[in-house]
Amino acid sequence: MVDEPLLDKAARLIARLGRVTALTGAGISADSGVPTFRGRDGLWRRFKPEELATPEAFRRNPRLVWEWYRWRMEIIAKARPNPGHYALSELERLGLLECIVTQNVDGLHQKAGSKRVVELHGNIWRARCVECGYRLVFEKPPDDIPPRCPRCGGLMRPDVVWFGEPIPEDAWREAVECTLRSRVMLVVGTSGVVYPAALLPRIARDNGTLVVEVNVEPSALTEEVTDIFLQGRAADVLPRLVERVKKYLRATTSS
Ligand code: BV8
Ligand code: ZN
Repeated sequence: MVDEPLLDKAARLIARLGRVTALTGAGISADSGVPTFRGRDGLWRRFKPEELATPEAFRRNPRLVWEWYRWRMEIIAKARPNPGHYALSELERLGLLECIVTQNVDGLHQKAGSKRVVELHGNIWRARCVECGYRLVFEKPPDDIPPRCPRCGGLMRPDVVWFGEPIPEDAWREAVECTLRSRVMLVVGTSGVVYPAALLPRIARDNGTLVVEVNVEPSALTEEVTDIFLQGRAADVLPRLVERVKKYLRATTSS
């Protein structure tokens, strides 16, 4: 279970410093039933994301890649935000969290009421035509796959960032801006192995930003980047952290 004094120290600093930017990964959605990529319940263990989430895999076998995405869409369609997502949207309402930069494509931060969300890797509900660029948003998982473009009949692909593909310009710029503005970076549920997302906590640290990490186990960031490591499930730790922050906020405003 998470270390109380450490949780208290993190809460005091967040209440005092404010200007929080959160970087989230698959771990924050694990408690919503969305499997992580590399954890124990990793996605489709027989496939590695690096094998399926690539333009080559899509060119070679668009149907297989769509089967994987449709399977994930079905899981995500049933998923609800968990207390970890809600804690971050409350921190935003308190005026302490300015931005969530997420590697997740499940849209659960927005569903939990977070307003400022930068989706580094796109969104699983969006698709775009490989021929004419036509974009659409799926309300539910597509029946026939691979889906065809309603405008030109071309092949549609998930509008997500695959391995070997660049992060969309505007998303990356906004993510770096938030990182450079932040006084605290709250890193939640990421293994810290995927780049360039994993650069953001390093940029934060080099910029004098306090790095607080929440994870069930140490990540590739914990040793060399993290200042305060809160070990535990995001759905348990984040609500307790925000409750503690509110206590410190009341203390400062009443004094
Ligand atoms: C690019 C979107 C270049 C689609 C994803 C060698 C060295 C360094 C880099 C590279 C390299 N070889 C290749 C690269 C580059 C590559 C990369 O980083 N590879 C890694 C694997 C080494 N990166 C790229 O290709 C990027 N693009 O570099 O382009 C370029 C530049 C210009 C012009 C042309 C090209 C693109 C990367 C984006 C790939 N897309 N997904 C989809 O989702 O289907 S990445 C995929 O991994 C997911 O998006 C996921 O978000 C992301 C990162 O994973 P995590 O979110 O961290 O999740 P993970 O499962 O790994 O970890 C979960 C964590 O949660 C664990 O730590 C666990 O302990 C914790 N946890 C579990 N339960 C809980 C919990 N924590 C708290 N509470 C819990 N309950
Ligand atoms: Zn088209």
